[in-house]
Amino acid sequence: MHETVKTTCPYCGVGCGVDAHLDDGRLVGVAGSQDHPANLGRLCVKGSALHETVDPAGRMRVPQVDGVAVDWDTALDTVADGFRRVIDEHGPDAVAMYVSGQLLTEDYYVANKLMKGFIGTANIDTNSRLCMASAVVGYKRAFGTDTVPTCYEDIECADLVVLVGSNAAWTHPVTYQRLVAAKRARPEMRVVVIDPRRTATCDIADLHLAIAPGSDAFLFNGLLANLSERDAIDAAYIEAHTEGFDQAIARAHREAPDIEAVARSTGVTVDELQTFFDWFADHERTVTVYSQGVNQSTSGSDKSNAIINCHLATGRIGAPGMGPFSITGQPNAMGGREVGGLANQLAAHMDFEQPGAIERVGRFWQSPGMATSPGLKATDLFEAVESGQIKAIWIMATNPVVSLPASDRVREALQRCPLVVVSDCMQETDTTACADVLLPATSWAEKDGTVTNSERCISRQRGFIEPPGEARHDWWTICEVARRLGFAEAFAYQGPTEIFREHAALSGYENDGSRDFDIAALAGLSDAEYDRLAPVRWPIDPATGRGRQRLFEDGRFFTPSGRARFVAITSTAPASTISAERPLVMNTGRIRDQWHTMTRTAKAARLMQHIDEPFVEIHPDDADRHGLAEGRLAEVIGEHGRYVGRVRLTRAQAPGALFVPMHWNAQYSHSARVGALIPTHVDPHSGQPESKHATVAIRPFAANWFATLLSREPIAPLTADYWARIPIDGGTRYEIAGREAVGDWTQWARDVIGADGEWQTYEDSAGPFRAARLVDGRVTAVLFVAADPELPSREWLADLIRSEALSLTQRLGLLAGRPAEAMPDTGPIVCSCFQVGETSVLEAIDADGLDTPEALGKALRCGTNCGSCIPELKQLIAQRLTETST
Ligand SMILES: Nc1nc2c(c(=O)[nH]1)N[C@H]1C(S)=C(S)[C@@H](COP(=O)(O)OP(=O)(O)OC[C@H]3O[C@@H](n4cnc5c(=O)[nH]c(N)nc54)[C@H](O)[C@@H]3O)O[C@H]1N2
Ligand SMILES: Nc1nc2c(c(=O)[nH]1)N[C@H]1C(S)=C(S)[C@@H](COP(=O)(O)OP(=O)(O)OC[C@H]3O[C@@H](n4cnc5c(=O)[nH]c(N)nc54)[C@H](O)[C@@H]3O)O[C@H]1N2
Ligand code: SF4
Ligand SMILES: [Mo]
Repeated sequence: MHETVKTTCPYCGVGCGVDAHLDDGRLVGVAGSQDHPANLGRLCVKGSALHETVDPAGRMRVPQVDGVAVDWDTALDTVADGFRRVIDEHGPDAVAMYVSGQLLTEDYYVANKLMKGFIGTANIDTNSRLCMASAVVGYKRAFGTDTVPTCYEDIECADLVVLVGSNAAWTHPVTYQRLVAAKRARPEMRVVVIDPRRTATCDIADLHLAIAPGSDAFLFNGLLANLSERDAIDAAYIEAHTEGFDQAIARAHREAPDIEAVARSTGVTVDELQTFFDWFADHERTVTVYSQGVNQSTSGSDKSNAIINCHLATGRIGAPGMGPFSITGQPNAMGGREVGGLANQLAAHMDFEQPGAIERVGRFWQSPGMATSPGLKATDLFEAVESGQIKAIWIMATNPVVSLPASDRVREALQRCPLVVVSDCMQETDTTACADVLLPATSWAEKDGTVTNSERCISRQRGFIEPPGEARHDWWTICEVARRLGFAEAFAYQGPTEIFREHAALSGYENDGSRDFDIAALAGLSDAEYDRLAPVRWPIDPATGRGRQRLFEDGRFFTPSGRARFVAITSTAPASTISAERPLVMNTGRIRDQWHTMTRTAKAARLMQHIDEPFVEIHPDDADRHGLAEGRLAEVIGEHGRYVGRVRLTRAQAPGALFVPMHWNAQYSHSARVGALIPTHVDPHSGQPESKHATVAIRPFAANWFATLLSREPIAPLTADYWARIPIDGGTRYEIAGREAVGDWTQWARDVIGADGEWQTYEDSAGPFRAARLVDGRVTAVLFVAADPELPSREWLADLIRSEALSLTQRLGLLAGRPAEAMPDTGPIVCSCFQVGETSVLEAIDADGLDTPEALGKALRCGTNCGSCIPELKQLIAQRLTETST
């Protein structure tokens, strides 16, 4: 039986509506929902692969205590008893939760209620601390509330879109594609990208300002000073609706007395600055979109306000096509902010500092004892675990051993902590490895609830497949622990609907227009109405039940005076400075096809083919200086940790700076947890770590040999000096390297792969060593070793292990060490949607003269689905054109 369920994508904050196609209850495909306001039918490559990631492989299936499978009662009793004992002996501040913007609002709401309202501690923080905390401070300082004033349509109808520290082409692909389409329709629209790297997002940029890392506040202070000098400010708006302009402008003038000063502090030429300033002055409809290049900084809050200042000074807020737009990363980063997931927030956009707020929330919850002051922020919280002040911690839907700065210390702190509880949907992660109690969680497609996207749109995620094993919903787990702690009555929910209604009611409780977040209109939803809930943007009008596209249309803000506040900004440089010992700046971030710590996206072999190993991007001049070459391995050394990855040479990197992906971890590589190299420097207002800026040294990884190993069965554990595990169709590929010569390769191969089966080994001039292991005539593993990384076509090797029986040509190939017949080598996959490799693209450019992405798309289909690879297609075309012209 065919059926379509409408749900929401669990990855990024774009929050796309997904039509899940079921066949006899099995998820067989996904498509973008035509009627969802976030995506209007589109999906990016990660969203399009959702059905490939829901198979139960790797899922956590049963609760475990000290590594032993137990029933749920035992596990929940262990958690509740452990928490109770610590609270009785050391007080409520000795326990903590660390949760996530990937929880559903209903899960998040009960976690926050349990900690702040019933256990009585605010020691609950979230990975949003690493993500949105500075944006929250920026909005609250300016507007009095954490309000995103804009919506996606504003990006489409703007005349100038400024993207600051956002690689939206890869990280918010559907929103970016909407921008691409808008610019195609109105070519006069201007796009400016502000990023130290030239990213895929620059593909449509009319101007790219490759600013010095961390210098955004200098730039926007410079812009503010420049706007005022040329009288491009809106004095009437400033007068009627804002306060603090004089101080802010005086500070900006002092920091940026002239454009040359801005050029010096940002490293951008005067001409480029002039163009940017002119465009900003000339375009009333301007949206500034900002993300982690702004937030993940020791001056992230100030960078946010430096941007917002420019919008207030020009009155560009609260109308179509304009506004400062902090675009959120996680699917429910916004929902988390709404329920008060951060340690310094209360629920429903209230906080500890507001007079009467603690009592109000306490009254509503009938709390036996509210937390009375903010709790520890993520990095402080883990330091308190390290120092023993926190003795029990419950981590849910986040992988801090990978994603926090100083992540080796985080791991050690967890190993020492007396009680570590981890709720995850996957069994093996770097964090589950540190747990005393493991609680299996349901995942996307299994759970029901709501999420809020970047434009305040609340959408339903719907459950439609059975969870594997004994996995349970996070809200249920939290309520069961609450019940065992003696709070049964306050946590007696029968399902997410009941939780949602309470959350909605709290948003309207004693609100009377004093708080921005108001969805009280939804507090009376029946179960059936909740099931049918259509996407809606908050705040919701209680009279009509309709949502709002944008806020502050009337120029009234939620500050005591009702005026928006300018913040006077003194720009500061990043905390780590380069030295002889660590002469390079390391920037970190995302790649197109992976999600965070890869627990879900790496399951789709298709998503591993774009970039399959940890890497480090470096400018060719730096590579020469440090003795590095493309495709070789490099070791990046930070103050407290090291990282090993493949060298990728690119002029998109500025000299002096490296880019390393945030994704790889101990499940996928030997030494590629980049968090270990990032010091714990945080923004003084938001506590957000400076994940975009660490100083490091780089050197070649001195490999004596390189190997590629493909196996039908996973091989564990690998003990080589370097390895990367790459899930492929039909098995796993490992790229391996060692520092020391291996004396007996036959023995090595048997030790690593397994001694049984029939072994065929070859040692001749084609390479130092190759071997195949056959069981019942089928190749189950192949190993190729060489002195350099130039190993045979991985496609050919993958074919060998996928074959039922070896053909003569395959046997001959094995003997020869290379395919016996010419074998198409696709190269790295450029278009993940249609599996089009670099080699095919280059051939089509060279042989068929196809020199536009459209022509390539017609011939090969690449770039015709989600469009995320179009920047790469353009790059390959440009590369071929310059190569043939020189
Ligand atoms: N494919 C994919 N998409 C994702 C995610 C994912 O894991 N994978 N994660 C989601 C999440 S949670 C988030 S938060 C978002 C993040 O989305 P983005 O913020 O767009 O992603 P990042 O790659 O972290 O960083 C963005 C850019 O900031 C630049 N940058 C570094 N330092 C500076 C600086 O000092 N100034 C400026 N102006 N720029 C700087 C980097 O070079 C980088 O290109 O992505 C979301 N979308
Ligand atoms: N160096 C560096 N570090 C960074 C960043 C960076 O740019 N550079 N970015 C930071 C940012 S913006 C973010 S958002 C973080 C993200 O970092 P994390 O939150 O640590 O990364 P994820 O891989 O998303 O972790 C989510 C975990 O929850 C599990 N999970 C998924 N769904 C569910 C569920 O429904 N219930 C439960 N219980 N578990 C579930 C997944 O299997 C996974 O283990 O990383 C931060 N760290
Ligand atoms: S853009 Fe974001 S929400 Fe939309 S399909 Fe892609 S990952 Fe999912
Ligand atoms: Mo994030």
